[in-house]
Amino acid sequence: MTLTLQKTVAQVFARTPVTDIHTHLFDPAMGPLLLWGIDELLTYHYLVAEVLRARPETSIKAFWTMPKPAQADLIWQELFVKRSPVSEACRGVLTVLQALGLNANTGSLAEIRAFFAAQTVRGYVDRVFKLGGVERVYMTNDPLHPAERAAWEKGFERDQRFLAALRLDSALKDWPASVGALQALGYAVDTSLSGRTIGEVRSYLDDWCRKIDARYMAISLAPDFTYPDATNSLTNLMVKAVIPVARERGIPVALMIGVRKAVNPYLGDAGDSVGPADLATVERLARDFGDVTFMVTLLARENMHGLCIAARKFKNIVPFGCWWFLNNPSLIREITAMRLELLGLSFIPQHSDCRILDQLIYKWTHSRAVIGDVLASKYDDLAAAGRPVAEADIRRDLTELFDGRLISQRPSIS
Ligand code: RAT
Ligand code: ZN
Repeated sequence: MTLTLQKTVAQVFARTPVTDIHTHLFDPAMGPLLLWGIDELLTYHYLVAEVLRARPETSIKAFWTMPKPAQADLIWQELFVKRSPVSEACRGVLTVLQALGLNANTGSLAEIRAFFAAQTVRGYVDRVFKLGGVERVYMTNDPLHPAERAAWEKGFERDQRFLAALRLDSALKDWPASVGALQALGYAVDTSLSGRTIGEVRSYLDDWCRKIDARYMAISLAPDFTYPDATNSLTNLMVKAVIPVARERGIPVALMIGVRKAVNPYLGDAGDSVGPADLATVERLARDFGDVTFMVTLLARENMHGLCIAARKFKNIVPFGCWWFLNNPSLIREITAMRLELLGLSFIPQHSDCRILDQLIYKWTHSRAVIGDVLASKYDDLAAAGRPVAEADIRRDLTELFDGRLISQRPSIS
């Protein structure tokens, strides 16, 4: 790859604002729901899984009873001081500290903690967005989460950089587990999926999409999620409630398929695993609901090729991101190259999945480097084929890939 091309792409990319289409961050006005700072960074569930591997003699139960700063100290000692922090999640913490001008070569977190204690949340949000090159982020919003609902019900002045996405897991998965919670919100649902219940679920979705101005609805699904399946409650709810509401509101449904929940229940958020999804299900949904956009991300590496092919068949499938266990440089490289080769620019290369504000810095710095390289090598191939790209072409392409425009696209049915 020519070095100048690689450099030009990196420079243009650094100036191209990113829309991060899936995070677990919250509008700063929602108070403690927005996590940030060194203790949160170090106790990220990706690192919890790693510390328990480094110290297998530690009981998971004992770990969870430790106060958060003590957990963070343990993780720092085990993963950063006693050994080289080579994993992607560890490296991420270093990238953040470096970008903030903090010294990571220390046995104690005292100075780093002092830095964070001196920040105000508003000022820090601005700084992190700038360092991460991020313009706006999508939240993951769940009205059945009591603290989150309380914030929405009280009302607050929205920060325009934080867009809403209605998350469906707690309301729809494991039906009828959520019946009591929906009834408590005033929706006359019952355990059977009668016509009235479906209507009430639709009202829940519609009301909350309106209230939070949701730009899409999202659900994470097990590998065995199947459509059609008239006997399955979740499939019925998707087809009879979610998809009709998405169609009426003109917003996409994000399907995040391939998670096997709580294979190790003691690990909390770190206890989920992966399995291959059924791509024929995705294709059948796209075929039968051609006027609804399905944003699709899959957790299994072995699904990545099939997803590109499905998207070639159905223009209402928008592959997005390198999700969770795929959000590692070696895999992002492979997946991005494959997508560019099969789909051109018609996909959303990455989302950060940040749970902690500061992570925007590292997740985007790391992803930009890899995706920029892959794109530069494609431009090299074009130049070799007689179509050199100019800086303006690069800027246009990167904007198309990263401004989130595919979320507001309306597919025509035929
Ligand atoms: O990547 C993660 O942090 C996971 O725990 C999940 O949050 C996943 O991204 C999801 O949205 O379900
Ligand atoms: Zn997520």
